[in-house]
Amino acid sequence: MAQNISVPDIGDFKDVEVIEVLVKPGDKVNKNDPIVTIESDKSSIEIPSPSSGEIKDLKVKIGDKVSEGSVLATIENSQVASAPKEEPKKESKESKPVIEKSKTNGNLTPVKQVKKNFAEPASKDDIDPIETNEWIESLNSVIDNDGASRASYLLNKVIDQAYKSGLVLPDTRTTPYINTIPPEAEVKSPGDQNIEKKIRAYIRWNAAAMVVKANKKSSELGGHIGTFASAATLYDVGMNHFWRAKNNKFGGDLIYFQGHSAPGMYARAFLEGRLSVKQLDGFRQEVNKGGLSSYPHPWLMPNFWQFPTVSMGLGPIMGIYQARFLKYLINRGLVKDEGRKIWVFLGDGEMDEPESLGAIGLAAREKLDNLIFVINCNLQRLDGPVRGNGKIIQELEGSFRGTGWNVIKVIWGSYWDQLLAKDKTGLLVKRMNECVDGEYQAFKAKGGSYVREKFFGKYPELKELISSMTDKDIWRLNRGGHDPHKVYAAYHAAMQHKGSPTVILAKTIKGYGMGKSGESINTTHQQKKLDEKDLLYYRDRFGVPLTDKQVKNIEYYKPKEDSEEIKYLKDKRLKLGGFIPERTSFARQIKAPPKDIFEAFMKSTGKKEMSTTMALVRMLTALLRDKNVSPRLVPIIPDEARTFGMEGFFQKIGIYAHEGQKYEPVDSEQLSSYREDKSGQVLEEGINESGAMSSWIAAGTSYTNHDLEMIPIYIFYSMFGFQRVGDLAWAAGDSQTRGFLIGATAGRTTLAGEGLQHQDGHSHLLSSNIPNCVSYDPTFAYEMAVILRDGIKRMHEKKENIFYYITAMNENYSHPEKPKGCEDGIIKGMYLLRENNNKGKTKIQLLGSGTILREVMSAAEILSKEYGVDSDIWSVTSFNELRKDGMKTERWNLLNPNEKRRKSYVEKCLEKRDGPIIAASDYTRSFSDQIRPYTQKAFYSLGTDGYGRSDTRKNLRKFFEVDKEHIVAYTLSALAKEQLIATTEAEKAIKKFKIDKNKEFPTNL
Ligand SMILES: Cc1ncc(C[n+]2csc(CCOP(=O)(O)OP(=O)(O)O)c2C)c(N)n1
Ligand SMILES: [Mg+2]
Repeated sequence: MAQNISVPDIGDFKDVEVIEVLVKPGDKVNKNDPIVTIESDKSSIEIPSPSSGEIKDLKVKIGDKVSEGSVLATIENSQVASAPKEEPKKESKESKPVIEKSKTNGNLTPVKQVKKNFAEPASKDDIDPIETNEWIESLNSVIDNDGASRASYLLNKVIDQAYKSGLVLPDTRTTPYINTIPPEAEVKSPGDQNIEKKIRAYIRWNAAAMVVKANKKSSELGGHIGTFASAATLYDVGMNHFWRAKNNKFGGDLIYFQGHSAPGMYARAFLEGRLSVKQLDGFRQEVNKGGLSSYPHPWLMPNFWQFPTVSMGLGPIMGIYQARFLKYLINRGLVKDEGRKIWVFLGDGEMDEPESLGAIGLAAREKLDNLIFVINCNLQRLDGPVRGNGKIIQELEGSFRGTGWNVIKVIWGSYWDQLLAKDKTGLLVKRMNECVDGEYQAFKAKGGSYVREKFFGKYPELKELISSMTDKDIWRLNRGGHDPHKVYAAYHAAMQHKGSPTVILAKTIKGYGMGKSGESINTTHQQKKLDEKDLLYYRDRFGVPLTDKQVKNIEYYKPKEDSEEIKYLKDKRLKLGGFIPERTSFARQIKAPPKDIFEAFMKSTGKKEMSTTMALVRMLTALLRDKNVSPRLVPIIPDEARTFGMEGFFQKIGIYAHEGQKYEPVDSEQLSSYREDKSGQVLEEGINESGAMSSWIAAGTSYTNHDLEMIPIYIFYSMFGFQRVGDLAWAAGDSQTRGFLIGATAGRTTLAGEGLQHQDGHSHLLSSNIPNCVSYDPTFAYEMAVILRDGIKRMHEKKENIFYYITAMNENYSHPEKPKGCEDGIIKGMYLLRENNNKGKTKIQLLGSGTILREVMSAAEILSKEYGVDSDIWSVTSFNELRKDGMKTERWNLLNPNEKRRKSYVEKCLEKRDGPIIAASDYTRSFSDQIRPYTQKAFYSLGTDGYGRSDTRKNLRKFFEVDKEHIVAYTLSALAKEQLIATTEAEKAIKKFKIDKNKEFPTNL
């Protein structure tokens, strides 16, 4: 039976225009297939079919106005006659992810049960120690008899009761300053410690030698020894036992290495036979091919490094969003769940960066148990101690525990185990708790007798505890991060942990093994030159089998290929699937959408007005109908979907939420209601541009990290783009991210009322500095469509390692039909839009970009009608691209003085055109000034230099002197200056348009 398909609840909108009719009578449609698209002045929404069936009658055509209840079509076999409304919590069958049992490293066994808890340190406040002991004994007996979970249950009950009774409970954000995993619960490493120790020694040596050698060549080169020296064990245990490489059977763990520990990774790759002596000798000498980059830079070593990490704070946030994006891909069914992990190595100093801690809440909220942070707490950064008066490990523990992370502290090495076991009163733990980092740093710089006196000496009982130990024995009391057993146990526990991310806080010594030249002293970080004495000490400290002569020559050490060390090291990596780091991509291209997907945007919109932001959103909606492109689109929005008219996406493709939607949304009756879904496609990041940018980078590098080409489109307020997250944009370029950045509501005068902090007049200049960023400032829908399609083709079909920055505006106007043959010009950066050749003797070349092109067009009309001045109007889609071409051409000409001079594209466009040039944009003059050298003509630029402010567009354009009246007046003045018209003409116009000559230049206002 035929039933009506009618407009469901579309919120406050009434009389909304039908802009697309997507079906015709006789079409078979499935439930939820779009029937028509309707558009208000803010956004467009597709109306889906409420059921499957055959379309019988169409009741509307393009241009019709509809409201809630209007009948759109009739459908045969329809089961539901009114608005479609999905149950919010339901997940579609097709979207069910491919769930595979997680693979684990073969060596892993479950963590043993914690047997005993530790006695409380004696307290002065303890008025009845016997009673205290009884409580502790009771707890121990519950643990022994009924297990840890029963004990936890009872404690929770007691705590609940204490809160009910109004007790002030102790702050439990931190635990005592001891290892989280007690010795009896440690899973032992299966490795051969003797061989591993040797391998580690060679890697340490080679890493240091590489830096020292480079600085012998030139002290300009720099480098760090102390950082890797402190972290060597942390990396080695991972490399030998945990980190699984990408291969044809497994997607690979992803490791974010601490940037300035890079020499250690090169040193290992050297032993693995992946890097040569010549390459090590080329550390930090990259201009000639074959050198090694200072830090992890995928751009410079594209087959080696995966993640640029050295700008402190970017590694942690990018790592978190990487882990989140992997879960997103799994939940959307695009990759298998193989139990892959993201490991992020960080320095304790790096944790000062707001970005480092800024996203840890998200990691816990989204239960990213595929994420492991390892923070190397060597209690030092560049200048000195991190928290000399406090304890960084405790501070970080509090922050991470507070947000719900699994925290594993690896503070003390195995040599402490016996002492701690003997510490029946808890006095040793008390002493450990009370010492601050400044003291701990000094303990490791000043030797065993100093530790005896200053650490143990404070309490006679502790002095007694170590009375049979020599100073050497005391000195040997190691830190957890240097003990491969403790590190192994921690990594093992982290791998097993489920339900939350893990952070390992490992205590180490900066410059470990460097002795007087840099062990635990404040200048360690900068130490890059070791003299002979220091080198000999370092060799002896780790037993590297090099002769004195070899040490003096700073030779690298590599045992023979058939030595047990090399065989062991290679065997370990073979078992873990290959080498790390390594950057590869086996992703398949995405075929660019056919031209007809964008056909509608090539036509004139007639009287209908819309913004380029809205046009872009319509293009994305069209792309979602392309079956190649649709599943790969990753729309990313920082809480601005409604600002950009994208709320229709909520229902259509859902918002990604790892737990689905646990509530009925407040607007559930409406068509574009807020729909969260486990397989949702939109990444709604909240007010979080750094996180959104990190998501965009994760999605845009998916082609290498997951061998899956994705098309991320991150849409943001253009002012909160490059200006806010410029360093991430730089890292995105280094990472060879492919995707679109859309600076929406752009322009200094186009986003009118929002004022100084919102109005963007310079983002294009910021983007122009990123070498592989291609940027555009289009005016018309067809320009946007040509650019978007070309971008998909270049990045995702041809796999060019570039990314796009496109500005989109919120000013509504009608869009003309695409002039014939302008595609090439749109992409190159400019094309002739219109010629006024009918009236005048004089001519002007008018260049405009973004919305200001429309002021230019109006000015051209006035010039023609009122002043008899002809003009050529050029739409400049990208001053940045024109500049790149200009620079290249100029350079070629300078390098080839004997050859026929080449012409830049700008020159080719303008050379046969008469008259000076006026270039105007909604950006600072430097934007259009970029092409001045290549025009070979008199050139005047108009722009929006100065702070923005809130007002109407008209007033703002007048203020910044980019409105049609100023363009006319300045044009006449320029023509007069070129002696093409009389100066009086210009003077008259200035007067006529009431232009105040005495007004200050806008930068001073
Ligand atoms: C954003 C940023 N600011 C400053 C630096 C310079 N810098 C490099 S390493 C370093 C100290 C790092 O200390 P920490 O994180 O504790 O690492 P460690 O070497 O001690 O392991 C500094 C300040 C940087 N790389 N990035
Ligand atoms: Mg440090």
